[in-house]
Amino acid sequence: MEDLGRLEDLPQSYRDALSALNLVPLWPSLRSVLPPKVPARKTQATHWPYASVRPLLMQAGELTPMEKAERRVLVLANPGHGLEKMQASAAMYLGMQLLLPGEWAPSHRHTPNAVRMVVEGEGAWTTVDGEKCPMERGDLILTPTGLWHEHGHDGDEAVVWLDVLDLPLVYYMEASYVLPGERQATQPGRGDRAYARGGLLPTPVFERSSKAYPMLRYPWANAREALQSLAADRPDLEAVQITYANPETGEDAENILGFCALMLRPGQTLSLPARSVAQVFHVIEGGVSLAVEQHAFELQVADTACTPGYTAVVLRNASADEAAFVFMADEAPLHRKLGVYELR
Ligand code: GTQ
Repeated sequence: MEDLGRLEDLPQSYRDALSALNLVPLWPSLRSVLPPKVPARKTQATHWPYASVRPLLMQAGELTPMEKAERRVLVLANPGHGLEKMQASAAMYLGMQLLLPGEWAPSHRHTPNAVRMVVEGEGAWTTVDGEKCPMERGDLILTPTGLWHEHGHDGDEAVVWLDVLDLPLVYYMEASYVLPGERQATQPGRGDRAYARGGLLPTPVFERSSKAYPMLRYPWANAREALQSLAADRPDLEAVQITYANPETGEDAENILGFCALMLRPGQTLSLPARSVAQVFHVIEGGVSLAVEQHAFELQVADTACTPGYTAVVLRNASADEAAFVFMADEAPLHRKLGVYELR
């Protein structure tokens, strides 16, 4: 690599003259913003074991009432970005949210897109754009950009879910803000029922337009069945994976982050190729070992991990007789739209 001039090579008087005019010479910094062949990544492979997170989240339930929190969340922050940045990767934010029986997280809407993956507990619901979505373990619930959403709880045990937002990206764009709202009136219509069968679409005859986000809740029972059917139909298939899609357009469920579920057959080892995107792995069922760079994480049920982009990942289900199920989030829709998506 050629030897570029350093800042110290320039006379101080020249450097001062540049600074006074808000000017910066590129060449001393060129290689840090355009490193050869592989980007610099702050995102570090990180594992958040649920067994360690859970007691601290329950403690937050005792320490901080909902009125003082709006959303009671412990953020899964990547140390490579600095914990105070509250980022899992360049574009992804992860949080574990706790709602106790009888609590209500008030209605608001914001520019970042969010999804929730339900981790434990029964009886909670999220109302999105007037649609009341029950929250059961493994369900994926969308709260896309600009849609009103609030969380409530009619059950009798703590409910926890994983929030995945594109907050770091939208904040970086200086486009992140929230509007507070009123308790929503619930409207009839459930996207998870209307679109419960793949390939069979509700066909409006008298309505003018359909919703931009027609399906807001993806029940785990359906996703699990889809994975098992796919595995049974295609014994040769290496990666038994489904993508959470908008059933009207076939596009990704949201605009910026992508969401998938993966089934690892008993004893299966799956090598995922290096791609440009950072990824999040969250175990819904079973146990999975995840090898990335020099790390080896043993993921138990409800554990979450993230990996940087441009890095291959090896997943293994060590169980001889039980399948493992993993929820994945990544930055692929963003990278594809921007034209920077790569498979190495
Ligand atoms: O539940 O609406 O983890 O607005 C961060 C911001 C959750 C939510 C988060 C939010 C929410």
